[in-house]
Amino acid sequence: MQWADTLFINPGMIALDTMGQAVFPYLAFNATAQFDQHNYFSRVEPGTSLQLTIMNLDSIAHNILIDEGMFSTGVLLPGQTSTIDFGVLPNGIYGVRDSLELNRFLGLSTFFVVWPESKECFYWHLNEHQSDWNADIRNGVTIDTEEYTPDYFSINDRVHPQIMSDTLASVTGKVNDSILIFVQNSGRMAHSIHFHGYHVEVLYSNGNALDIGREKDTIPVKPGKGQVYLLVPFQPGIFPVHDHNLISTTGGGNFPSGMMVMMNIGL
Ligand SMILES: [Cu+2]
Repeated sequence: MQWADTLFINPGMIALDTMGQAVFPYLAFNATAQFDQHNYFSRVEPGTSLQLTIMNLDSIAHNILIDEGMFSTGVLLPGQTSTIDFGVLPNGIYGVRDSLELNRFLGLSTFFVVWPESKECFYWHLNEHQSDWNADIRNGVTIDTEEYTPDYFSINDRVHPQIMSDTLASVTGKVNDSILIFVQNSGRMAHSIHFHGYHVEVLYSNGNALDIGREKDTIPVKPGKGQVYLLVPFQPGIFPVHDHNLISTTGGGNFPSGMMVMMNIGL
């Protein structure tokens, strides 16, 4: 995989399959000019000189911040393009997001990873959605952002069970493999990733350096922050991973939904 040369800001509608389907307005970073609710993310090899072009295909202006504002596109009017030269970046996880929280509520967040390749790499891009806000934001209706009660919780812009068909999220491997899992929290809430069956080692955490080196089965990820886990399975089996904050395993009030993926480990 390579980081897309160009990311397009596309407006569209997200569909989250729970019991029934939730459909509401969304904004996404895509690798083409066609809307896909799945925000594009990728990994690049260390030592790569990175250059990224962002094109605004939305009807309103956007200002995109990378690495919590270390880099910025500046104001991009509809139809405008901006190119950022990063040079060579240290290993890590880099958030890419709209400077305005209202646009982030609409989904406009992603990330890229600078990390050496492993045979098995998986990606969990966490976010929450207060579905009734999205149409209001798009229609210019004022919302009270203090009253945050999200009703959908996504990994890679999908919810359980639709997330199970996402081969970038559903972990597969064998006993004693070195499996890397890259996690970015683009939401407003902290999420505690809880593993059944295994502990993982935290290799990287840009939200809390004290996490690095810890071997745990539950790891909190702060809003806007990223982590890298190493999973070396000691036993075969099929186990779930889910947010330990159980509200995040619901969707539209139904359980199970939300942030839950499966690990399928063979001998
Ligand atoms: Cu559990």
